[in-house]
Amino acid sequence: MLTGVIEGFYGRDWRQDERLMVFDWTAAAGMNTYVYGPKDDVHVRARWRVPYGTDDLARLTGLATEARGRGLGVFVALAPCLDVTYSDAADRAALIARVDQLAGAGLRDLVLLFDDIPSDLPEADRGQFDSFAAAQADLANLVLARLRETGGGQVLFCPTEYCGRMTGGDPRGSAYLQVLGRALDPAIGVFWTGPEIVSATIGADHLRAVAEVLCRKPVIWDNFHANDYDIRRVHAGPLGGRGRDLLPLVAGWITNPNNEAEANFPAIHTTGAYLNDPDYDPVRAMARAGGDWQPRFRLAFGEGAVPPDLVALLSDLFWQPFALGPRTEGVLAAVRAALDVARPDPGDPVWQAALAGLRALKLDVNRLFTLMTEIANRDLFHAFHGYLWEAQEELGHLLVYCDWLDSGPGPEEAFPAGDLIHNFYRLGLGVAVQEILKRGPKGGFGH
Ligand code: GDL
Repeated sequence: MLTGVIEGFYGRDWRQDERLMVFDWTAAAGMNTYVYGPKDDVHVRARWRVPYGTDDLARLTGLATEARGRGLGVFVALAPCLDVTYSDAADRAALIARVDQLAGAGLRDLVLLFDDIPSDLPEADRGQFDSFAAAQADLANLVLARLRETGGGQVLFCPTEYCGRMTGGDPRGSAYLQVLGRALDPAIGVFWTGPEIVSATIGADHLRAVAEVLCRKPVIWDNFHANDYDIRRVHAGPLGGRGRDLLPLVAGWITNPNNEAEANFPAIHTTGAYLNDPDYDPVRAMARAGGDWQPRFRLAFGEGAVPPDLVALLSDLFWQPFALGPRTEGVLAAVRAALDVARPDPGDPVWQAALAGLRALKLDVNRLFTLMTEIANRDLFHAFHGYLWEAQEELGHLLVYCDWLDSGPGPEEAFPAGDLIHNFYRLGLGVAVQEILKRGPKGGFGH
């Protein structure tokens, strides 16, 4: 089974040295594959017809040598999907030329990406193919046939409908997937992200339906730790929401993690643990990952490092896409419950406990923030700096407000916002738009 990491996100692609680090982590986690597919590498998507220059090709083959040296297989992505005319002889020749160029350089395992494009067959193809799926399958089969003619290789394929939501929640009922399943060569692996693009959970029945319609087990492209879709979040906790009962139902499991390479130690460590440990448990897996991660947090001067409890806090603050870590969530839940009344009673021990939890968390975040500024690994520092800054500021503001409530203001007294709220607080374009689109308690917009 293919297991590993895809560099498959939007935004700045990783540096070569970051990739080697990711290879080390992937191999150490017991996984076997790296997929090269940064969306914003112009060769992959925007300029797929232009052959690689000598330097760029050498960069890729060098990478593959490094990966293979660590026991990893390498797939290279091609994404002609933005503007290809599927039946056009020149476009087909350009694709084959790219395949030949990569294969000639020893890069024979390829991925064809057709994600995030309109699902209409180009005008010029309408008389040539019965459907969009038939056109894509034809192109993918052409690539596989070419690899077979010239010495072999594998093909993975990312469809245009790659999650349950894109099929209206019924993968079996998707005409697109039905055609694809039948028309794609059975040797071609098909990516699937679960019920959603970023799936909180993936269930066995869902994957059975996907396998049935695709006529093959899917290769999971897991966006659980991805963060390219939200600049305010990073995911440094364990993989969750996936039971081990899924593993017999898939042909592979490839994670597409955070843009910040250094932030991905927990993502890779725990994805490997999920795939390899029959007793996988996210919290236990994160404790192990945190222990292995901690030596990276050595301070620049002297002997010290960020202590294990603060490394654990870093994960806890930025846990998973749909959940904060146990400590952070516990503290915020207690404060949330205590703020359910207009004026908490300062004499109430439940209120005092909530306040104490918040104060301790805020102090630990301050300690973590300060120590992070001193670590030798500047990439690791910068990977988290913006997120920690926000955590520190927001928790600080919440504490200022709670302290004011704790001082026992009269029922008519208003919080003196002007004195206590800094001018960076809740300003800027995103906030201005959110102010217009206020969400109600059930998530709908009202004005
Ligand atoms: C996507 C993109 C991926 C991106 C991810 C998270 C797939 C198949 N494609 O839709 O490139 O990183 O969402 O934003 O997941």
